[in-house]
Amino acid sequence: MVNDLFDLSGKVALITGGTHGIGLAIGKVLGEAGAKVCVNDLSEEKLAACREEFRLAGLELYTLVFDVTDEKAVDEGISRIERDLGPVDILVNNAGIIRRIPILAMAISDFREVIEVDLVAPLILAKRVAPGMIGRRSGKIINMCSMMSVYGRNTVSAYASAKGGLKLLTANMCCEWAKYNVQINGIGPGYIATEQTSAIRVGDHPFNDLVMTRTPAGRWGEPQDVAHAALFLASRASDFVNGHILYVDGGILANFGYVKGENDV
Ligand code: NAP
Ligand code: GCO
Repeated sequence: MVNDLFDLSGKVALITGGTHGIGLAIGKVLGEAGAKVCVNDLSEEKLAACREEFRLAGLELYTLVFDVTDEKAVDEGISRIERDLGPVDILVNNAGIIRRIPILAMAISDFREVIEVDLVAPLILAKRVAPGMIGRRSGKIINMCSMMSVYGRNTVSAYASAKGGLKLLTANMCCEWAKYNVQINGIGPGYIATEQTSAIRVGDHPFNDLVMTRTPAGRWGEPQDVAHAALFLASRASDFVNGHILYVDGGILANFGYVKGENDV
């Protein structure tokens, strides 16, 4: 049956940085689809709040504190998941940071920090779980890319460099692991209403106008919009999709620009 394609019963899903925003939405949707969900974060306090959110939604949640850039902590964290829940079937590399700083004003340390979290950490997590997926001839890895995997803009050079690299790292994981029935894809959100974008979204920030005119859908995306794409890529429905970046962007990447006053219809 078609609905069975999206049934994740018995699957173990790890969403990194999943205590709020896009990651939280993904965790809930995968949990509703039957997955045993694990979320990690840097903060036990945020994980406790996340467990309560899941409880109120009638969902179970397993949580772990670890820094995704710390190879030893990642190895120990995955080992605990494997002991308590089973091997990781679905990895969502969601944790991410952004630093909005002009290139000439940016310290190299700022650039390195963004690259470590947004590009190196997804590799650390994937290298830790892929051997088991390869051995079982089954696995799903979803790397959280961005429309900034394709476009740059002023002040986000580190972020765009990381997300652009993650797009091609996703392709390379596909080239090496697809033959073992492991599907590695990315999601490229457009502008989504989360904490990460609150600084450029709230009030009358000029960025709002840019997003409204550049996004054909005429709205900011919601975390739920991204979570639905994650369900597809985590499910059997996407077993022949590999190395692909699924953009969830309201059409912004399809849009060169919008001439105000033109009559569309
Ligand atoms: P967010 O609200 O800032 O959440 C990011 C999460 O990552 C937070 O839970 C954060 O934990 C966690 N995190 C950061 N560094 C970490 C580390 N070293 N170890 C473990 N966890 C860490 O971001 P979001 O908007 O939901 O975005 C989620 C993902 O989607 C990110 O990869 C982002 O780049 C990407 N994305 C977002 C948008 C958008 O418009 N919002 C668009 C395209 C792509 P703490 O809160 O404890 O720091
Ligand atoms: C920015 C935004 C973007 C979004 C997202 C767009 O400052 O331009 O934060 O980078 O987070 O990545 O897809």
